[in-house]
Amino acid sequence: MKLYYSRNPNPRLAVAVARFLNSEIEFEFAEPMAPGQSERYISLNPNLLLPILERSDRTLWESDAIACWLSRRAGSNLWRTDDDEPEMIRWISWAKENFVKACDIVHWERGTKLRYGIGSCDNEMVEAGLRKFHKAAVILESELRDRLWLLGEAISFADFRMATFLPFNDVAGVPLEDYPAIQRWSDRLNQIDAWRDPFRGLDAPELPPLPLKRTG
Ligand SMILES: N[C@@H](CCC(=O)N[C@@H](CS)C(=O)NCC(=O)O)C(=O)O
Repeated sequence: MKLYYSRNPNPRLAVAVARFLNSEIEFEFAEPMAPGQSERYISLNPNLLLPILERSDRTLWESDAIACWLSRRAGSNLWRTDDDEPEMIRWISWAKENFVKACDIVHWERGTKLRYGIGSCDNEMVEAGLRKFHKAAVILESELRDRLWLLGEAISFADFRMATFLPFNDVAGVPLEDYPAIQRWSDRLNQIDAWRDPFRGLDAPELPPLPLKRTG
């Protein structure tokens, strides 16, 4: 079984899950969108996106599905299968429409577009992303104020999913510091080796650098 990944947010999430679970899988750095690469990957994922989990019988794409599979295989409750499962799915679903989406919008403008030469940063989109971020962060803040993790005392995949873009916040710069409970939760995640440094020991070329900001 092989996990194809890059350093971008969703593949990073999948690698972090695999490392957290000590999954016995191979890891392979991939660039499905690089010139000449699509033929190799189109049959694995028609979206030409990462992560991809190649299995002997069939291939899985979408980080959440891969996390579910790896957790089941590891016999872990990272992906809940008990009465907490609906609540976990609620957070995953909400995250992708709200908190993660907001971080994604800002990171896309301030990071990905510039790294890959897709275009310049659209400040109106940044402002819209930041408004969405604050709206979601108020809700998340009140949820995390009195507990360690989204589902209580033990981490679940919902925590990883919610935090997808936080390792990229040096570039995105969403104001986490306005939300102390979210900040504490993020710091707690960063104490987990697999989350803080998922690519340790793997072949994982750095993302293209951001262009230097002109001063003056
Ligand atoms: N919904 C998908 C999104 C996958 C996605 O957007 N992947 C991006 C990175 S965040 C990608 O493959 N970019 C090209 C690359 O990293 O080479 C998931 O959750 O896995």
